[in-house]
Amino acid sequence: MSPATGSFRTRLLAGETLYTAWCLLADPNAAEIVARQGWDAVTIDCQHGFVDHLDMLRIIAAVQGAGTNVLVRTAPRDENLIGKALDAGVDGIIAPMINSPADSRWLSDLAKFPPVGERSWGPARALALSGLDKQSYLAQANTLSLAWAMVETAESLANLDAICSTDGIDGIFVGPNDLSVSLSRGATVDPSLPEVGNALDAVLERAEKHGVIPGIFANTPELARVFAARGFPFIAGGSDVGMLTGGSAQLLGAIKA
Ligand code: 3PY
Ligand code: MG
Repeated sequence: MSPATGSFRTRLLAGETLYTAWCLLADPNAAEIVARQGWDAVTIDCQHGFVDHLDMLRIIAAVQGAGTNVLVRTAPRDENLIGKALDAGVDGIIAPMINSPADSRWLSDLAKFPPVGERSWGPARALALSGLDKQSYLAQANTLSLAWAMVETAESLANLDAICSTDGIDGIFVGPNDLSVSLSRGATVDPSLPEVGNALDAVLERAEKHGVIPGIFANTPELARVFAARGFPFIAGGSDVGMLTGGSAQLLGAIKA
């Protein structure tokens, strides 16, 4: 929870389209710079990023210090990471490779306190950030941080209804890169694959039916605009590595022009 505690969820539920940057670098200063550029949130990528648990905790504080909402993309089967991120006071977690009803139940159990799940008590930093007493935090925590299940395989598409209807799952988040790898049976990684585009209708339709928030990762600004126009209210719009790579190449190109 940033200084704007709870506002991230409220804004999404009110129908706003929100954009998150995606940070892979293990550097609080880099994440803080990105956080100050007007993104609605910064997501720390603990799956494919260069970030370990301690880096994550420092980056969360840096992003919140900039007054920006912060989320963590967790790592497959890393139970400890989900609790640590929530205890540090993030606005949401995005859990990769949630393929089956058992996976979505696993996620909900780790992310939500009883009676919804089995989250372990210990909000080391989240409690202080929330400004609540223990009882009030316990009562509100399940809605203070959102849990997104990543839909990024053919198997997860086949289980959309069960994943979306799992108590404690607040949203589904499409990973179009992995989805293209899965749907093409390893032939290509290409989010603009027609099979990926076709799957998005089912994702949007099931999300609406079950009242969960659909999100998606966009590799390019063009795809981000397409996804927003199709009705995705939560879009990851670019990574710090991409920004550094693109900005650096553009600068060198301009110098040598
Ligand atoms: C994917 O597209 O597979 C993702 O996980 C987004 O980074
Ligand atoms: Mg992925």
